[in-house]
Amino acid sequence: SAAQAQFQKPEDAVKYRKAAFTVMATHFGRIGAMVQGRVPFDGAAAAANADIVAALSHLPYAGFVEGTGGTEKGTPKANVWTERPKFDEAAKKMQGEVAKLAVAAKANNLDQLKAAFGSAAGSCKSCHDDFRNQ
Ligand code: ASC
Repeated sequence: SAAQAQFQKPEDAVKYRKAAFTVMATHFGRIGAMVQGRVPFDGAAAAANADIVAALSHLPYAGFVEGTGGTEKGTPKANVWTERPKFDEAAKKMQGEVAKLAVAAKANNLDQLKAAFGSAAGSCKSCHDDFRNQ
């Protein structure tokens, strides 16, 4: 599938996964702005943004090729590879939460959006806490 992207060089994999996360964060952030009351609630826009996040959520993981970790802030820790099943579980958790966010967003209800956004954000944070250098 498209999510099984292959890369010529390790740097290409790094670039790819960062690009996917950047686009996800952009669209997730647009929902966050509504949830936090920084922009007016717009159910259709929330749903469109959530669909993008949900689709993109499957892309970054092919880019976590062995040997592309680091020690600098923001880079993946070595346990992405030494504990790959746990990392994959965290990815699956996030993918499930953003899929639920996409469903919730279609209800056109701010409270439902807030609840689903909070759970999805929690799944982002938990993986960052465990697998990303602080
Ligand atoms: C975002 C974003 C993340 C998550 C995380 C949640 O909007 O870019 O990485 O939410 O900050 O705690």
